[in-house]
This record gives sequence, structure tokens and C-alpha cells, in this order.
Amino acid sequence: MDVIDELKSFRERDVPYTRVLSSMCTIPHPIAVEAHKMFINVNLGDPGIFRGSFELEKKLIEMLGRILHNQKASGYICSGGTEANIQAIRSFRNKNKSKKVNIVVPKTAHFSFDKAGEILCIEVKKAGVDENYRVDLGEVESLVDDRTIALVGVAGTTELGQIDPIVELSKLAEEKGIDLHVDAAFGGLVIPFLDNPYPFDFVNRGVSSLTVDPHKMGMATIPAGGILFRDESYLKFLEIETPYLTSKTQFTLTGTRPATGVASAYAVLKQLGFDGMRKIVKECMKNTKIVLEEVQALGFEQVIEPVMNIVAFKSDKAEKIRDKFYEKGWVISTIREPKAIRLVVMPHVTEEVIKEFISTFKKILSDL
Ligand code: 0PR
Repeated sequence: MDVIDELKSFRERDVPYTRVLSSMCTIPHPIAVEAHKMFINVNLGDPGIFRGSFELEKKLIEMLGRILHNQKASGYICSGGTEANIQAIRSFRNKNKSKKVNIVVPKTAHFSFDKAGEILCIEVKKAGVDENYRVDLGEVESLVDDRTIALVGVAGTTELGQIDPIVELSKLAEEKGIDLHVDAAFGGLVIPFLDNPYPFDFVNRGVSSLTVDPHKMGMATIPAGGILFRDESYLKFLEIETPYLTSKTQFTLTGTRPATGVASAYAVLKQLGFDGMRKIVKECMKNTKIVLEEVQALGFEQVIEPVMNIVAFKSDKAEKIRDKFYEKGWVISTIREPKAIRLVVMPHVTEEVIKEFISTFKKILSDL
């Protein structure tokens, strides 16, 4: 067998996106694929060689900064939300020279903050949430002590797509003189394009940094995560000397790093513009509403009214339903608190896909 056929045979075993309602990634936009191909051998870890690509990254950060209300935003395109979150916390930790420190995150925060805590040797305190699964401000405040260096708020939680009260968290961070990181890995390229966007970004003075991933709703190719800081000063806390490179210092976590995510994310945002992105988000929200109504009609109740294109339905049999879907070639996910099935309505989840999904769901329910 020729190696390409061999690769195909592996690739064919992957579940196609049109059967996946659990993923925050999607089929990249065609312009992203074209852009990706043009940058396959670029190493942004050596920006003195790849000067044009490095300039493009700066332009993309500027573009993202404009969407997120900060013309002075500084940052870079990284491997994903995990690296972005780790780097934000690393910058705050290095800024605070004291040895033993902690951060306060919502208990609904992504597990990448546990990784950050472990790698950086800092305590990660977890605050509970209210009945709408937004972080409880009183609990956040009670967990803050004189070793707390930062708060985290999530704009688009992984499980429910909920937005924490960033406005209040920002005020609290300012009051306490500490940094606030907003994890908008998913919501960062959804909320700005909604009809009544919640002010989750740098418009709040207390927000020091923000994670926004083009490889999620930005329809860029994988990997394309993003970390944006309020200004350049935060990057200084991340700098390491690099004596033999074309650059004297490096603030990224990885050394060799691709520019494919930069090019593909830039291409999508530039080609679609604000209006094009609004259209994509509008379509996802319309389809989320269809999923909501169809699944309600099957007798399920949503955990929260969907804020973005993620919807979860309470069920004691959530895991069983998920496994049955899997047997039939579909992938959905579940959450534990409350027990529920979770559906992410990405651009690949079209009306046609929803129709097939609902008819599969009906068969599963009749077999349960
Ligand atoms: N922050 C939030 C709010 C996230 O939801 C995620 C990932 C991250 C950070 C970390 O991002 P990276 O995975 O890019 O490092 N959320 C999804 C999750 O863990 C990622 C995902 C995507 C999982 C596609 C599965 C999948 O098929 O559920």
C-alpha cells in the first residue's frame, strides 16, 4: 500500500465533523485552508528570518485587539487556549515576585488552569457558581487573600457557554489591585458578533489579559490559539534570553512555532469582516434555537437558556444517551453538574445535520 493510501485509511477512521456535536473546533473556512498552505514551512520562533510572517502576526493581534476594544493589545498566536491561559498566569506570577501565591478561578473554568497551577506551582482556588452557573462574586471575594495575584472569569464556559459577571470581576480586581484574566477561548469570537454583546473584554479597565482562540469559532486551521495582554508590559514578564537567535528574547512558551494559524485566522477575519462573522454567528444561533426546540419537544429541559451556540439538557441517563450516540457513529458530550448532555452547535452543524441528529435521537430514546 502506498503511504498516502495508508494515511487515508487512518483518516477514514476519524469521525467526520458532520457527526460531531461535542467539539469546539470545526471545518476550517476554505480561505483558511488556502492561507495555511502558504505558510507551512514558517517558524515564528525565529522572527528575524520570517519577518513578513512576524509582521502578519502583529497585524492579526491588532485586528483581534480592535474586536476586543483594545488598540494597544499585545500578544501572540499560540497552540490553543491551554497555552494562552498558562501564559497569562505565568506573566502575573512573574510580575509578583513573592514566592507563594494563588489565583481564584470559577469552578466551571477549563481544566487548563489546573495545568497552569501545577506547572507554575501556584494554588488554584475555586469559587462556586450561582443558579445560572455564573461565578458567585461573594465567594470570589471571600477566597481572595493577600497572596492572591489574579482572578479569572470565563466568557463562554466550556460546558454551558455561560458568561461570568466580568464587569463586576473587573471592578473587584481593580479594587484589590490584582490582575483579571478573561478566558474567552470560545466566546471571544462569538460574543462580539451577537445582537446585544455583553461587555466581557478590555472595555473593562480591570481586564489585564484575554484568551481568544481562532481555531474555535474563528474557523482557522488548528493550531491557532490567542493570548492578548492589555499592553506590552505583560510580555516583559514572560521574556527569556535567546542568545543565538535573530531575536534577543522570547516571550512565547514554545520555541519553534507555526504561522499557519496566524495566516488562516487573518485570512478568515479579513475576508469575512465584521459583517461576515456576524452572519456566521447568527446562523449558529439560529441553529442552536432549532436544536433547543427539537430536543425540548423530545421531553428534555435545558440547563440554562443558551447564551451562545452551546446547549445542554438535563438527563439522568446522559451518559447512556452519549454512549448510544457513539455506537451509531455520532459524538456528543456530557456534563456532570447537573447531569446533562451537551451539544455545541458549530458552523458544521447545519439544519441538515440537525435533522439527522434528531431522527437518531428519536431512535435512541425508543430503545432506552
Ligand atoms: N478555555 C476554554 C473556555 C475552553 O473551552 C478550552 C477548550 C480551553 C480554554 C483550552 O483550549 P485548547 O483545547 O485549545 O487548549 N475547550 C474544549 C474542551 O476542552 C476543547 C475541545 C475542542 C475539546 C474540540 C474537544 C474537541 O473535540 O472541551
